[in-house]
Amino acid sequence: MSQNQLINPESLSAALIVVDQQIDFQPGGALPVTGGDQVVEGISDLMHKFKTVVLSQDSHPQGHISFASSHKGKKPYDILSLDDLNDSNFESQFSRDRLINYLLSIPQHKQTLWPDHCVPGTPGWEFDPRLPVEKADLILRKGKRIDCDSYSAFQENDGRTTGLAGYLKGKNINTLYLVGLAGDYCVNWSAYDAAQLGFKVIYDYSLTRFVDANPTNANQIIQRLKFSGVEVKNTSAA
Ligand code: VGL
Ligand code: ZN
Repeated sequence: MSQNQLINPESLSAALIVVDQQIDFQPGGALPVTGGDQVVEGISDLMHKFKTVVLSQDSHPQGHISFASSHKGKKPYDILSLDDLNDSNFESQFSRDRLINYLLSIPQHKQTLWPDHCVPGTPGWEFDPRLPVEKADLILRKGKRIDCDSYSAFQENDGRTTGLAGYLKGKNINTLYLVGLAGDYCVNWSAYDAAQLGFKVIYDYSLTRFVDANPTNANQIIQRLKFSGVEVKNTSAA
């Protein structure tokens, strides 16, 4: 199925949202997503077609709360949860009160801890150089608060808005086409939030890749998106 049957990129009421297509999420980067580089060409083609294009750019200060290196004894891909605060050996760059407030404010009260990634000024923070970034109407930097992560381009993990929905609604955009990285984190949460905010959302499964590509995980995420009103399309399928 071609994407033209799904959405008209020429439409003024549609926008392409390219999520976090950055070097650190591609093979060889700090938080590599298998196959993350394979989507760049397809995304570049779409950036030339859509009238409105938004790029999101994961942007964390050094010492960010989502970095495993900010918490003693934690490794990348460990989970930080309220249980850690009962452990007398646990130490963190962040105060106990701040961690409690933060964990209580996020989904499931759990934060996955990541390798240091997407620090502004580092090579891994940059977009893939093959992307025609000059086509972007807006580059939205997210995850900049040192004590809050932001997977979604629409709201930070504690629910604070990024302003993106207001920007799009102000342009009378009601249809969003989502691609980029990672399919199970930032594209997933962006698609979910966009649907909750009343946009018609298309999530292009063929132009994303997963941190956890295990089919059980992938199916669960796709199913949740579908039940939330997101149209999940595989444009590479016949
Ligand atoms: C992302 C993990 C941490 C993403 C960003 O862009 O999906 N994942 N930060
Ligand atoms: Zn991040």
